[in-house]
Amino acid sequence: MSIKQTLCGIAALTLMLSSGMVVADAASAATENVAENKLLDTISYRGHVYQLFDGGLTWSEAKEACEKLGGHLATITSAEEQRSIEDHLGEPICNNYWIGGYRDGDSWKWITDESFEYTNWESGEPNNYGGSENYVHMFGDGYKTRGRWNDASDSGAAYADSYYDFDKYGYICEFDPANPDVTYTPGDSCANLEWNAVPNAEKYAVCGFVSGKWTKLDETTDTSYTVKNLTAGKDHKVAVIAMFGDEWYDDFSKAIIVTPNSAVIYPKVSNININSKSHQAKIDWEAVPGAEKYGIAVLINGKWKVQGYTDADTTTITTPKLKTNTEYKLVICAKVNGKWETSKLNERAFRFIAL
Ligand SMILES: [Ca+2]
Ligand SMILES: [Ca+2]
Repeated sequence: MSIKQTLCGIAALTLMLSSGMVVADAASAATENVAENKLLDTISYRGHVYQLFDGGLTWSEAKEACEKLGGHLATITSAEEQRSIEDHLGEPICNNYWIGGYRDGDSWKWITDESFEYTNWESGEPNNYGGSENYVHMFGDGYKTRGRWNDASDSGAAYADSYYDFDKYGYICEFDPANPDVTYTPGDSCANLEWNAVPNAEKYAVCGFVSGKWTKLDETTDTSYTVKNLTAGKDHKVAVIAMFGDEWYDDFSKAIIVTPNSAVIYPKVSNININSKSHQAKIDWEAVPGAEKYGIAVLINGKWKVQGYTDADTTTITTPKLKTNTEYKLVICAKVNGKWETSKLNERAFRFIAL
């Protein structure tokens, strides 16, 4: 009795383990399929890219597989779109291809919510055979009319015909054309653009809105670009568009405004007059528009130290007595709108040797 119980216990445990393993295997197989289903063909139509994959996924798995790639199961909303795909279904490896239509109550819908007006059903379809045919696939060659649609259950048609074998259900992913989202960081007279890679984009065009129209500035396969020769501090409208199937997707709705750094306006030294008797230097500079005040700084032991100020109307200063044969490095700064302009001090500094 106790042995029997034990045996039953072992049997039950084995069953649990084996069914658990089956589930785990099925799950990993599905994941592998999602990742590794073989790409059979790639089609382009008006910026849309379609990829045909081979079989073995349910409609739901195929939907997920397309979404993982950044697309969706194909939605066919015109005869032209239908034809562009259908032309590629000759000698198919798969007999059937899932597309993105599904039944919602009494109506059919596309997973993208596009209008389900155009249809291409096979005659007698959709027939909801068996009562659970809620998903749409397209026929390949060799059985029904190529490209025509049929409703089937999530795992395919229930007919006992090898044409409908589950592994002969491929799927078609569609990638809608999309231009990238662009961000930028301002530079001096330039803007450093960056954008996300768009699935299937062959390359990108960086465009500028110049004299009232979009002009292609350059092409790149990278996802960053520096637009140069822009006017400092001014707004510029730029956009990055992508190419699909050798055609530019010329939708500029994602254009952005870039503003390069404002031009640095600083006082330029116009004259240095060194008096060899008094050992003083008289320094003159050009006035800066809007300057409220000027400051004169000297580099001492690697640090800029302000040595004096002048008011807005005074653009000259005479130094105290300087040490002879000594190099001095000076910079003049202007205070504009309540702010001292102190960028790039080293670049704009000037040097002289006191006599
Ligand atoms: Ca479509
Ligand atoms: Ca059917």
